[in-house]
Amino acid sequence: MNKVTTLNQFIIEQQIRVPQATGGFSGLLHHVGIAAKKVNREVNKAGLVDILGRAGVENIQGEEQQKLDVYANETFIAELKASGECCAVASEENQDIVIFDEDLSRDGKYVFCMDPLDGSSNIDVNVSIGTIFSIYRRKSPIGEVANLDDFLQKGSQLVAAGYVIYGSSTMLVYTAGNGVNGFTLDPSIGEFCLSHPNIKTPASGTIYSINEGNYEKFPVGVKKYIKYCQETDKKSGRPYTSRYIGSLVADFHRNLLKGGIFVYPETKSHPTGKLRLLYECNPIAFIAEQAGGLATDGERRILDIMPESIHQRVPFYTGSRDMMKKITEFLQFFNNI
Ligand code: P6P
Repeated sequence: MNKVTTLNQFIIEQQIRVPQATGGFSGLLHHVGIAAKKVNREVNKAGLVDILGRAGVENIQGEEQQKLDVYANETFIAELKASGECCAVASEENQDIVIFDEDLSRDGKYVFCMDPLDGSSNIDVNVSIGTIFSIYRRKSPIGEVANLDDFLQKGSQLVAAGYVIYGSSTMLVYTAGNGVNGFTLDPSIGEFCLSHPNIKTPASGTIYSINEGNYEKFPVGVKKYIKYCQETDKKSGRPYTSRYIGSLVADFHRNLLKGGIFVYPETKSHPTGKLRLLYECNPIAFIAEQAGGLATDGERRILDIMPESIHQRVPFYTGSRDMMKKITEFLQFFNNI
């Protein structure tokens, strides 16, 4: 029988390789796994109980909060607090940072950024959704109350980043800077089990993911790239195919494994794009780069961007290295003429 490595076993194995590790990070990740299993339980039965549909309130983005959004947010916050390793959280669902000002958490070394349930408009049509998170080491002194500066760090300072995809199966994919590993939830034992060790994204691919309904508002370089993808390639026929789910985690995860590019560019109506730097673009970018891909805002490496606010939006281009280089050529040529 093949050896099954659970998420917790993997985390401990990784910890042993870090001489100065105290187990704090391992403890934090363990609680992330617990929260993911709790959210998965509710997502899986969303159609069966009255947890579907509107919670009747709006989040700070002005988006109608689905009840599962609220549940996921509260569940992750509760688990992060219980871990004792996290001193504050920045969440898409909260306007301000959530500070844990208790003895248990004030000594926490880490701060946590998250979109607790991304793609939630897909919940009641049974399309895959996800949790996206990133973890920084705090800058403020241990024992003191965390503050905003703990979060306004470049993505290159991240300790770890990951996502949970609640799809045909539930997976947790994360990196701590030593490659990307995927764990599939085995409901029969209630554990995330290593199913995708050392994920590397193909250098190129045939999938381009973008909401072409916004075509008219795109920069010229993006329009020209879309037309390039749609042209018949004399040698290999129609090499490209358009795939867009409208759920970042689902679109990215497919492209990560198969090769492809995901683009949510700036538009005339949204000059800084739609996706949030801290808890969507940075974590996905960290994973993309660790898997051999690239992630930019069209010009700058995502992980080099200095955040100015916790809900800051940036244009987002990420995926296979060769496809990213090609779209960048289009952007540089056509956007600057
Ligand atoms: P649009 C979901 O609301 C989300 O934040 C991402 O998961 C997804 O990639 C994007 O927005 C979809 O946006 O404008 O294409 O519906």
